[in-house]
Amino acid sequence: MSTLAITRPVSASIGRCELSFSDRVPIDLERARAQHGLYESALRGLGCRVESLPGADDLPDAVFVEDTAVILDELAVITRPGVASRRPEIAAVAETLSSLRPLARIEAPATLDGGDVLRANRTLFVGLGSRTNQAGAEALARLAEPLGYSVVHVRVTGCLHLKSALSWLGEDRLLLDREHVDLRSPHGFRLISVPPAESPAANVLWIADTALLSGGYPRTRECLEALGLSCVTVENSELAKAEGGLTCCSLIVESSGPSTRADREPPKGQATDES
Ligand code: CIR
Repeated sequence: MSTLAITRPVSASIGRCELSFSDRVPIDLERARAQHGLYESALRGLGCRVESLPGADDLPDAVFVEDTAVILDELAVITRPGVASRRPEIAAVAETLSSLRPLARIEAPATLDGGDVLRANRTLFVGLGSRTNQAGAEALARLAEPLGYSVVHVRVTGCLHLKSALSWLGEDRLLLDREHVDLRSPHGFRLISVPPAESPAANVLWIADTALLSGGYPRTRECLEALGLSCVTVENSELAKAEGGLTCCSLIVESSGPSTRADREPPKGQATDES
């Protein structure tokens, strides 16, 4: 099994990013790029091969590749993002994914952002909120259910995406911010609440049996470590100002093939650490 992480550079125009729930504050481009570089290093440290797409300085939110596709084992679904400014981002992603998976597309009037789709084993939780509409969630279900996925629609309020407030932590574990996600039934999962006052830490990238989480949320890290989970922390303060979390900055593509464990390299710099 090998893991590819598709990323894209932070655009020079990131300061003009879409914002839905936060006030606009200046983003330090160099710092954002440095933190993104450490994020890519952390992914390599966890055994991923990182492929960075060409930069797109005219597309402010291009770094948030997660929103442009949903990767299933059998298929890559090219999304139709909920805001028009982000739709030109999909072309470069579709081109790269076309060599890795058969492609399917979400078509108008449906909208779907990848950040609203959380895969946990063979369950897809799909958030209905500011970016993904009912037609988008239904279009994804029509593609995924015949492949054996259960699709669960979840109402999201007060945050950008489902994955801003719900993350998979491997096996039957879900990390949840109950304030924003109306998950009425656990659907067979064990629900772990994000500690009070650490709401943004509910966005965790679970990869290589490790929780990659944003720096600055010590109680969440303690909570996950108390569950016996391995944690790696990455600073994400600049892209957080653009309402981006850690899952947003990569598309993870698993494929059968030689193990990439031999490719592991330690995370570089001070902003990451592994326990
Ligand atoms: C947007 O509003 O679309 C971007 N500024 C942030 C997207 C973050 N993506 C994600 O949570 N999956």
